[in-house]
Amino acid sequence: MKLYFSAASCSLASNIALHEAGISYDLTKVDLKTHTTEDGADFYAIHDKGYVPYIVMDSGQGLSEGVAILQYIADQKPESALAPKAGTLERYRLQEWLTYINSELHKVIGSMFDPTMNADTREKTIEKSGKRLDWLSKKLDGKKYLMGDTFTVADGYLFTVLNWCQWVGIDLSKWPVLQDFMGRVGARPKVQEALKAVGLAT
Ligand SMILES: N[C@@H](CCC(=O)N[C@@H](CS)C(=O)NCC(=O)O)C(=O)O
Repeated sequence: MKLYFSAASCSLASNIALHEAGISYDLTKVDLKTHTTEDGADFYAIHDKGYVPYIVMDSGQGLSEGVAILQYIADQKPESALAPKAGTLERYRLQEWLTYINSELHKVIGSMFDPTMNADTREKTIEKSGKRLDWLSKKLDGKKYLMGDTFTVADGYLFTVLNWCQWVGIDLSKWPVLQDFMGRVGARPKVQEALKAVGLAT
């Protein structure tokens, strides 16, 4: 399998899932400003949506959209318990989390990377993010991970998105529960491995 990625972007969740699942993979870095791969190819010619994460399976088929990719990775190694079995209520609970992270956190917090966002919109977006994080903090209080004691692909995705707070003006120290979660996930040996693989840790 090959993963097209950009270090701290949302593709980090796929790196984490691959390391947690113990799947060996090839990595190709994409410059998201120029949409060029590290070997100089036009990324649009490889993946017409032009964004990461994007995987190419050993069969040659491509798969995009982080939420689909994360579940695909988890299902390659069911014994890793990175996702509950398909068809169970627990699997829908995982999808509920993945969808929430994707549409309510990733897209909201990620929008603040846009340097052209005006001050008024930025303020409103910080306020909206704060409400989401208040809710999330209550849900995570007393829990090790989103689904309870078991780490799933949703935790790697949440870790990836909350990691952006430091760069977009959201002070995560307002939510000690979320800070503890970041520490807990960041300390996992496989997460450290993934961070090293993309150059975010030494
Ligand atoms: N719907 C996609 C969105 C992925 C996405 O937002 N990727 C960003 C990085 S976090 C990206 O590659 N942006 C560059 C671009 O859109 O050209 C998903 O959930 O996987």
